[in-house]
Amino acid sequence: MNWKKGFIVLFLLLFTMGLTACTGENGDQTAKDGIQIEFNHPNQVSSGKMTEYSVKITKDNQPIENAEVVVSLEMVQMDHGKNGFLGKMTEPGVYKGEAALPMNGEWYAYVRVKAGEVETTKSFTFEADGHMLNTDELEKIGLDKSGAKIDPNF
Ligand SMILES: [Cu+2]
Repeated sequence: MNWKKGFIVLFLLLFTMGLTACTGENGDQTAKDGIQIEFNHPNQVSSGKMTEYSVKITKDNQPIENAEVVVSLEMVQMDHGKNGFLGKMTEPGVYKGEAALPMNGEWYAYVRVKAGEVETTKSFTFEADGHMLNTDELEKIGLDKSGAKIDPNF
């Protein structure tokens, strides 16, 4: 490998690392066209418990109303299928929904927002405590064997 190739490989490596680091942020994120997305979860999230999440969407500090907000919850380490919710606007710019997680560990929340012509997705990470639910526990909370929502509305 000559130094040029080595340089390119190093550059790509740093670039990829940078991208991965960006996906792990919590709190506020500015998305396309100045749309600000805020994802909120309770201080303690536990597997097997119906938990309420809320998303706040603003632009220039003004709430964005009547957007389509879909939150997909995915585990960082493995695939549990489709989980999350379709956000319901409870006050201007604030969208809420409930979901139960099948397992403790690190989770991604992918927040997809469609406001008028603009469609954008931001990801956040959060931690859930608890344990890995067994089949009975999963069923009781509306999840299938893999941990996916049995009847997703999004
Ligand atoms: Cu898992």
